[in-house]
Amino acid sequence: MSQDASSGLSRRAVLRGAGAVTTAGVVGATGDAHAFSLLQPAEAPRADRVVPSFCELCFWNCGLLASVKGSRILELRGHPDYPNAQGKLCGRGQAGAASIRDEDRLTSPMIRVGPRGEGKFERVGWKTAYRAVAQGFQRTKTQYGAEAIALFYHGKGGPLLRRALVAYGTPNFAAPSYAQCKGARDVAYKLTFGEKLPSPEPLDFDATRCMVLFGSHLGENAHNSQVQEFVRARRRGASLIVLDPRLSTVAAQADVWLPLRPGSDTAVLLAWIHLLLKRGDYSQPFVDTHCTGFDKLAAHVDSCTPDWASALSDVPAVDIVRAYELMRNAKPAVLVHPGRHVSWYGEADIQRGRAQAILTALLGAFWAPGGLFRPSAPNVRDFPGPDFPELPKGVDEASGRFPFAPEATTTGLRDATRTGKPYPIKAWFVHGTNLIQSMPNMEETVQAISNLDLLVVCDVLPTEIVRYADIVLPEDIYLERYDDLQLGAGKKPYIGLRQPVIPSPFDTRPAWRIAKELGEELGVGDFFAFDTFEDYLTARLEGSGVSLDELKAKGIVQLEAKQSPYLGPKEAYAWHTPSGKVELYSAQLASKGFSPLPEYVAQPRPPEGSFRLLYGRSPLHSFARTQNNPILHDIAPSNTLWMHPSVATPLGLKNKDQVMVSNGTGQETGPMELQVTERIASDCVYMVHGFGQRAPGLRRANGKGGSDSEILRNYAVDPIGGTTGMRTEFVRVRKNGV
Ligand SMILES: Nc1nc2c(c(=O)[nH]1)N[C@H]1C(S)=C(S)[C@@H](COP(=O)(O)OP(=O)(O)OC[C@H]3O[C@@H](n4cnc5c(=O)[nH]c(N)nc54)[C@H](O)[C@@H]3O)O[C@H]1N2
Ligand SMILES: Nc1nc2c(c(=O)[nH]1)N[C@H]1C(S)=C(S)[C@@H](COP(=O)(O)OP(=O)(O)OC[C@H]3O[C@@H](n4cnc5c(=O)[nH]c(N)nc54)[C@H](O)[C@@H]3O)O[C@H]1N2
Ligand code: SF4
Ligand SMILES: [Mo]
Repeated sequence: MSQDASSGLSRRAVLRGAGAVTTAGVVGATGDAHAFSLLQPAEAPRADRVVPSFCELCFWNCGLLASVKGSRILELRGHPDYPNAQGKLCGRGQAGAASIRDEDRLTSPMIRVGPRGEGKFERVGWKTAYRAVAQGFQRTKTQYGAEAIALFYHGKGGPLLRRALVAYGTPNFAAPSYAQCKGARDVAYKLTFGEKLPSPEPLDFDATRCMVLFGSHLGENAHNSQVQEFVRARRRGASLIVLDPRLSTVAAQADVWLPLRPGSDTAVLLAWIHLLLKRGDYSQPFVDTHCTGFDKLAAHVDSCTPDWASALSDVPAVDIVRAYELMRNAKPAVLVHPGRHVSWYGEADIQRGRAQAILTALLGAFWAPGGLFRPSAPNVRDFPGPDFPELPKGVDEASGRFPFAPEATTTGLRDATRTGKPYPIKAWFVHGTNLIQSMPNMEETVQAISNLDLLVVCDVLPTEIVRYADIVLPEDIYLERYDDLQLGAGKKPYIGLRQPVIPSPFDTRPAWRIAKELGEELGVGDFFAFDTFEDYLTARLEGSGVSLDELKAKGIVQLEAKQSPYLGPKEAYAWHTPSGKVELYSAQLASKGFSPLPEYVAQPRPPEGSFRLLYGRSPLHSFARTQNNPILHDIAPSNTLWMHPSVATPLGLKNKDQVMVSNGTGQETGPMELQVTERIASDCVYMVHGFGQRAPGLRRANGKGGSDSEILRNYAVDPIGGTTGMRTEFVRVRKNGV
């Protein structure tokens, strides 16, 4: 029996289009008919080796074991020794090998031939491509200074490209994982505890007795080990409180679900803080030993009763109290999830993050069993090299914005490119981020791109951002390449290795090699003084007690922690805040004119006939990066728009209707299928992010479903940390074709 006939899934994928057959032919030219297999074990060919590496389909970066025969991956499994995998991969991770044989892959460097944005390119060799990039960057540097070159990046290859561009003289680099993702949490926790939380979040599920989730839709948000640990905690009997205007998968399991008005979490948080203080239930030892600003906080929340919060959040006061009692009974083993995608409403996000951090402190749950533990990171040296040049101020700093942002913002770089202020940015290098989907307000992104003299994109697929590129550099798929070390923080620190599982069948290269070779072309080759990447890795591992050979064989080495994951009862600790204490009251915020205590900021209700646009994750897709994956597309080809029946019916809309969704300025997305459901508040609609892409080169994903990004025009910018609130758009819904 042929492989395709033996597996419904892979047969459907192959039958769908001649393209898939062509790819099989192309891959076949390298030795094997297929780059992956979905055969049942009894029929499956035997692997000739198992190669450990780690996943890149999302940034949980789970360890994996690849069973390989020749140049064909038979199976990807979770690595048993990786804390973030625990022997399993999520559905996306398991399907990762299919991206190798995606017939739409970028297969060689390309230079634009038609007008920018049209997506017409000619193939060139790597030398020609590097030379064109270097000449373009040199022109920009001569005319405007090296700071006019910006790097946007997301993923493991980014830091080496950053090394090349910083050595060349630019301070301007940013990732959407800050301003569009967890930036507000970084700022809020750093202001309160003196440190930001790492990824994976140090959540002590194994010992928790109560879990509190603000949004954080675990199960749909499929961060592998976090979901496994959550399920184990539930089985052990830990209680669960979920705040979400939507009955998410996890909300459906909660002991208390608070279907609150969007943006009213801080009101509920302040009521919980009020109850802790009024009833004397807070952890006095933690507060006495570690905190400052208690009295000011007490005065601030004096009137924040459950009834007050109930009126603002539309959830019954008894439920707010019921949730409170679950927390109080479990303290200090209460896990207040800090959230991850927290860029919801702008400045209000920092206020909410501060209130979450303060609640955690008052429960005595910071660096405590069952709360948040103290993570340990491995100590590994940087690759040696010359001193980096003195850099000018980055655009955010030069414009005096965002005083508490620990890093530059993507939106700041885009603003400078659009407006030329505080100084112009004229060239972008974009690695592993589809800025068209990942930044709010596409119009501003396209406008910024039209001001560029040069746009270089390094990607694996012809996504939307690639369409606008002047020069395209195709990267190897993550299973074909080395990347920099994974330095894992957790109860035990660890070092993980990504290594090539199979070779790339195409003229693609890994990011480290692009960084080195482009660096040489740019005259900064002495920052990359290694011959092979194994030399680079060996140099970094020196003194760590771990060898490259051991990592190649095992994939991961766990190290002993140098500190306990929990703060001892009498342990003195100098918190990395200006006062050396946990700052319930933030003098830092006050000094810049911001509220030093968390304020509730009301979000407006949508106008009549409009809905607040909410969005989230599907367990089978990552952002906008997996929609073209042959297997994942087969299982989940599109998204739907959730709408409550009480508002759908008067609009004449029925379940499964094809609808268009528009904002107030005429931008529309769709058509997409309507899902009429009581699981969403009646003044909101909801869709999964990542669909509705407009990239003809993605032959499966192109135009399927709707894109939240396409209609997300009115975003809010937080003046404290520069992150973008993106739950701020009101939309209308109409039946398609009417
Ligand atoms: N399968 C899969 N998993 C992923 C990812 C992926 O792409 N795919 N991406 C990963 C990444 S990088 C991130 S950042 C995370 C994102 O995942 P999360 O951090 O969990 O995202 P949130 O925005 O917190 O959660 C979305 C939920 O918030 C609810 N919500 C909307 N408005 C409000 C509100 O005002 N208050 C409250 N309490 N809830 C609200 C929505 O209804 C929705 O259920 O997921 C990670 N995991
Ligand atoms: N509207 C809206 N915007 C959002 C979000 C949202 O939910 N809604 N989520 C936000 C969050 S939480 C995050 S973390 C960000 C995510 O933002 P991004 O990381 O920009 O996410 P993607 O849109 O998936 O873009 C990934 C790009 O990398 C490419 N790629 C995939 N693998 C590789 C690789 O190995 N090498 C290279 N060079 N390229 C690769 C893909 O083809 C794709 O073009 O988006 C943020 N923006
Ligand atoms: S959670 Fe899933 S997609 Fe993300 S790294 Fe792990 S296996 Fe890969
Ligand atoms: Mo994210």
